[in-house]
Amino acid sequence: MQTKTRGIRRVLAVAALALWAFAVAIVVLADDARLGCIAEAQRDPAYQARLLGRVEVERTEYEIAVTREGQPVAGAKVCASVVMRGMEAMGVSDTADEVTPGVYRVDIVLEMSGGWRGNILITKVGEPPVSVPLSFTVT
Ligand SMILES: [Cu+2]
Repeated sequence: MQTKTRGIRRVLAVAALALWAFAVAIVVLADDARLGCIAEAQRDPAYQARLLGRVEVERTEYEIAVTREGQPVAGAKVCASVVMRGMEAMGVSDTADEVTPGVYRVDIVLEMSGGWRGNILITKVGEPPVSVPLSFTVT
């Protein structure tokens, strides 16, 4: 009887471990998806990307102006991926929709005030993806 109980405990322990590993795997996958703009990208200082308007906790969407040598970059695929500085678990990303030529909207919530950083991934048809680093403060 004693042995049987021990056996059951061991099975439960293994099951718990498996469940934990499964949960961790899901979290890791979710993290990859969230920091979504995954592509081999290069830096190109000719490109610039900036958030328009006030950057504050209450907002749920932002517009990003993308320029190349000061000119609007129209018709690109744009994806934003940002994390809070010193709190890498707090991150969001979204694929943007172009609202006017060179201006792209993302639906993201920046949950905490403070410093944030990230990348804007810009892909134009027939050109290699470009990643523009972003750094800003949320109020
Ligand atoms: Cu935070």
